[in-house]
Amino acid sequence: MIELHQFRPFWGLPNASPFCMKVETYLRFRAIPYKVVPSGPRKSPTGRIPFIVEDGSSITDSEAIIAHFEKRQPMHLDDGLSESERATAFFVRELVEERLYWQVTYMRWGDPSGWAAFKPDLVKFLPLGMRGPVLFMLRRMLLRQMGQQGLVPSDPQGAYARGKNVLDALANLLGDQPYFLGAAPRSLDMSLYAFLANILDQPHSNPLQAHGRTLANLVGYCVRMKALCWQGWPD
Ligand SMILES: N[C@@H](CCC(=O)N[C@@H](CS)C(=O)NCC(=O)O)C(=O)O
Repeated sequence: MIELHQFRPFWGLPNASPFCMKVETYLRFRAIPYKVVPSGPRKSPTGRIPFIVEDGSSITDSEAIIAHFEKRQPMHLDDGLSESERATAFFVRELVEERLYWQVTYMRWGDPSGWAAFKPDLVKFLPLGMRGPVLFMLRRMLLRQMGQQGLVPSDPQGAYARGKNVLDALANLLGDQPYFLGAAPRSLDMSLYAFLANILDQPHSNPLQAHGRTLANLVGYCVRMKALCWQGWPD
């Protein structure tokens, strides 16, 4: 049985880590049996989650994990895409995973009202040893990393403007297609859905979520991907 090492579900989301949710979305889409092992970055060989363990070997990085399982499939998710579509998928994924990762982080750790909602629930979720000074230092490190990109607690509107641009571009890219590269879901969708769901479906609102929820095609896309990959969840 494949072990998927990741955070436990949080706030009604399958995973508060978009990278973990991306891999699990893929495994569910492919109906590959797996067992979740609740974990955290400190237990990962690279200090990042998710990672999988199969037959005693571990693989880290969401993209590498998906590539590992895709190799075994008779038909690949990205079969039939042109070179130009593959290039688009590459750039879009890279940008979303970089830019929206920090938006999701900012929503919870940087935005003062996001942190006020997130902290009490996070504390319940964390092991005892991580609740005091360790959490304080972790947040300080994240605030420093966000600050280097201009995402500062004193300016949520400015910080979210960078995420709103990405959501607008994604809405324009999707247009009226069911999936980002046309009629069929591709590997890109596993990533984009996980990031969009973490913004649109989290229980506490913020200006980025409010903006995303006005983009009807992105909302419809999340509903479609949820029905495709997460029917019956939690199960
Ligand atoms: N490129 C990696 C990124 C994974 C990642 O950044 N995971 C976060 C959780 S969302 C993490 O483990 N962060 C811990 C850290 O950076 O110390 C992937 O695609 O799996």
